[in-house]
Amino acid sequence: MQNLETAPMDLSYDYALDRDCTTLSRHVLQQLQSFGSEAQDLSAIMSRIALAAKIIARRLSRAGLVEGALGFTGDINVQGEAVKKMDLFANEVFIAVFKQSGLVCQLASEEMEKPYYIPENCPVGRYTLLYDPIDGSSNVDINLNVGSIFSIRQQVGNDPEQTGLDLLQSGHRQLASGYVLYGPSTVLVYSIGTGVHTFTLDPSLGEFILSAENIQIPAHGSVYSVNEGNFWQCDEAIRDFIRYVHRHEGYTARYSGALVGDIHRILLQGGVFLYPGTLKQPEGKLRLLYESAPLAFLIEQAGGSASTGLEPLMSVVPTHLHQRTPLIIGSKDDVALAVSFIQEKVRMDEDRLMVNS
Ligand code: AHM
Ligand code: MG
Repeated sequence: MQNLETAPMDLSYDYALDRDCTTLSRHVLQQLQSFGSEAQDLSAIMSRIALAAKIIARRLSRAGLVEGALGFTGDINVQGEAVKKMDLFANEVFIAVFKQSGLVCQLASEEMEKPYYIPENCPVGRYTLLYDPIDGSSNVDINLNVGSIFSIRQQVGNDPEQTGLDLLQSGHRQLASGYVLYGPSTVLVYSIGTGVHTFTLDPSLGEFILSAENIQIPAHGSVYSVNEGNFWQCDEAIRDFIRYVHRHEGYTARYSGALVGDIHRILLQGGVFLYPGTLKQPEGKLRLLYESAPLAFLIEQAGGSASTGLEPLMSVVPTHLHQRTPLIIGSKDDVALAVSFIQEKVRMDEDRLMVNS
């Protein structure tokens, strides 16, 4: 005979079981409320990204023990930056999981000068993956958090010349984006245009399991995240913003050297991340197509905003694959405050020009 006192236990058991079964691929189908071919494709792409993340997480978790996992390769990438062995490994992992998948026509990443084409996947209508395989590479050798960033777009045409020109479109053309944070646990955060959702890798299952749904970024937070070592080479407007937060109560600085970790903190707790243009890098450091735009898409889905300081980040149409943009991203109110310093400076410059003309 059933003991009624056990009934609530049974409910929580059902809940835990249901939660454990909410894998990424199932979640994508639920979000799109469809079992059509597009939904199936996007679900399959997300599963492949999850597989890449698991392979990368496995190598990172044992990096100090594995031959050839840490340190530099000795090469310089297309950005002029020294390539780490982990950058190269992670880049190849993404290629390997999408080869022969029938899903993605081209992959473009920070580590490759030109997109990597998979012609057999390229009839019109397939997809493109843009990604930063290891974001925050300088953290790898010291065992601090790093990430991967991804963006999924519809392939436009067949691009037989393999120019990659069809990638040069604004952030609004993204179908989905997200990141993986390799921290104390491995967390995958994604948006397919229906809010922002978090999955945590359960090592005992080897699966990403839903851990939070429909995350909303607070409208304001205390964190400001910027490399203040660049103060000397920042524009006066950015310096004014930094002076402002130094002189007002209620702000705290957090900067990890890995964008994904800093953005994850801000997504959950609010605040603003800035990588502005500098004297040495007038366009800033971060790349539009596989760093800034995917994060802007995601943060806007969570109710936040992203700007270059002069225009919404999502509106920027790049002229080349590895284009950089200044980035101000995070809570709506905090982004608006930082941007107001830049726009005030623009107004003052215009007034000065008027007076002098
Ligand atoms: P990476 O993708 O080559 O690692 O470069 C991007 C990283 C970001 O994760 C981080 O926000 C930024 O570079 C840090 O740069 P800096 O050391 O100039 O502050
Ligand atoms: Mg990067």
